[in-house]
Amino acid sequence: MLIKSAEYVISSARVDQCPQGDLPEFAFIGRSNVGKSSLINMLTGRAGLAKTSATPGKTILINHFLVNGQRTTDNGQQTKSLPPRGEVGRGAWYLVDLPGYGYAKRGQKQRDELQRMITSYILRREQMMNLFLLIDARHEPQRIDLEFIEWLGENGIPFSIVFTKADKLSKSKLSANIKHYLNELSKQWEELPPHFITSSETKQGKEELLSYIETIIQG
Ligand SMILES: Nc1nc2c(ncn2[C@@H]2O[C@H](COP(=O)(O)OP(=O)(O)OP(=O)(O)O)[C@@H](O)[C@H]2O)c(=O)[nH]1
Ligand SMILES: [Mg+2]
Repeated sequence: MLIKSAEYVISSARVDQCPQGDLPEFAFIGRSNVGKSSLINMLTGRAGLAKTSATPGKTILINHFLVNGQRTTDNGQQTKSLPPRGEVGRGAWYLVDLPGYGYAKRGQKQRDELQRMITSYILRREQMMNLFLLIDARHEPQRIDLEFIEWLGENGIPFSIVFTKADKLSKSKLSANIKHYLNELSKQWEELPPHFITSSETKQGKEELLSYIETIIQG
């Protein structure tokens, strides 16, 4: 998948305010500051598209970005655009930047509100084809993420795991951490969800994520 263009469309406080229509969409979730907005910018090749910040809690709404993709073959050669879909036309789909969870410095009220926003988006947004759950590759498995993963499983939400900030670790530490994480998950799961190792700095994982998205869109 080659992204030809990407543009900001709308920020919504509620799922019923999100764009109408039937374009497929892919959402990014995870703890505050894990790198969701940075990953969206890396995937689209547009540095300032999603707002990022060194301080946690930057994204507080459901943000839709419209992407125009072009299918690529296995050897990276361009082929024709993805089939037409919905009113926007050829090869269009959305990337969705969600607020992070678990940011302790927010007040309880705002945390509850964000939690409700995220939960109802995930449960009710039918065109959401896959949720990418981001995990900081540097950290030990955290209870808040493991519980969230469990909740996704209980609700039958299609998801995959994206390890972020791979550039911040040595190769050996990185693979040890990932192995440890997957091992922890396999205590919960008979079959592990797909996982990706990424860095928004080095663009590691970009091709893998985009071709995964392409495969899902093609059904
Ligand atoms: N080195 C490195 N830094 C990263 C990477 N991804 C994100 N960051 C940094 O981590 C911080 C948070 O990134 P964001 O993309 O704003 O994180 P977010 O998950 O969208 O955060 P919220 O919107 O607050 O939930 C920023 O300072 C980024 O520059 C990465 O792959 N490598
Ligand atoms: Mg963000």
